[in-house]
Amino acid sequence: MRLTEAQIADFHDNGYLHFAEGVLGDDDLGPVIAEYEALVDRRARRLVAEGKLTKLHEGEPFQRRMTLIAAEAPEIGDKLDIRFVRGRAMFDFLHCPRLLDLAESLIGPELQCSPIQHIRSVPPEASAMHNSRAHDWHQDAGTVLPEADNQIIATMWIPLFDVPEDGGCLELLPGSHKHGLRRHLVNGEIRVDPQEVPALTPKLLPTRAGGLILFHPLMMHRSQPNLSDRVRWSMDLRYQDSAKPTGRPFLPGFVVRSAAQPETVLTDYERWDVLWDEAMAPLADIPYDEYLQMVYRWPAGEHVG
Ligand SMILES: O=C(O)CCC(=O)C(=O)O
Repeated sequence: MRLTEAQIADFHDNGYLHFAEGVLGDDDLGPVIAEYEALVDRRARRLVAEGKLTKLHEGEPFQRRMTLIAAEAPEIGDKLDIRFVRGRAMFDFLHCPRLLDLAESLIGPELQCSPIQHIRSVPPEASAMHNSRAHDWHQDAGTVLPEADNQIIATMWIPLFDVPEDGGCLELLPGSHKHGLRRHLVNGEIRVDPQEVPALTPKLLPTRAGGLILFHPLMMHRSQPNLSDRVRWSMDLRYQDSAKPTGRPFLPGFVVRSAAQPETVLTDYERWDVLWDEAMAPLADIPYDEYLQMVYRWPAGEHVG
């Protein structure tokens, strides 16, 4: 699915495109969901064997099963992000032609997948499970080094299941990409200084499985609390020109499409796994706050916390 000229103009004008449904099919999302279902099942069995969980909750829908397990064993939700799990189905999904066609429409035919790639399992608000949702406004460009400025890095926010308004919905500040990069503060997360948020009208974007939100690196965004009784699963992936820096030089980006040099596309799953192993080894002992400082670009005197 290529973008039309009108959609491209909309993207530049409003800073985002919302496809409420119908971009991805079960054939795209199904293998990723199955991979995570199998992982959660393996973990649940291990927790039962270790005496930390009394019931497997088999037969419950996946999103609900996670919340039931987490009530007893919140660690079920730890380290589920792409960089830790590195599943083969996920690696394949990062090459999904439907995503790459959208990215190519905005960026051109030389595409890399940024290493800033997440899968988030956002629990219901009351859950003790780790909550990885972005609570406060931020711009993706504010979370990378300046080397990555002045290019379109297309963020794609992709729910694995339907996300209604009260289910941990993504919220954007349309037009905020025209206000430049605003000063961010770092305090557990890198977030826009509340005084720097432009007075624009926020927009909630409920999205069904198969839909996605495509947005500009200067778009201010955050997500709303998950008031449902299910885990909100979503991915946020980023695609950009292969020749340009990712803003996280110590993490492995990789080529996913190339018209000029198709042989550079990384199709070797084991190699991807090794690249992450190599990148993560020196980071393993760095506390998260220190890790954030490594990509925080404002002077130390402007930090809070
Ligand atoms: O999914 C969320 O809660 C926030 C996602 C986000 O901040 C992003 O996609 O950059």
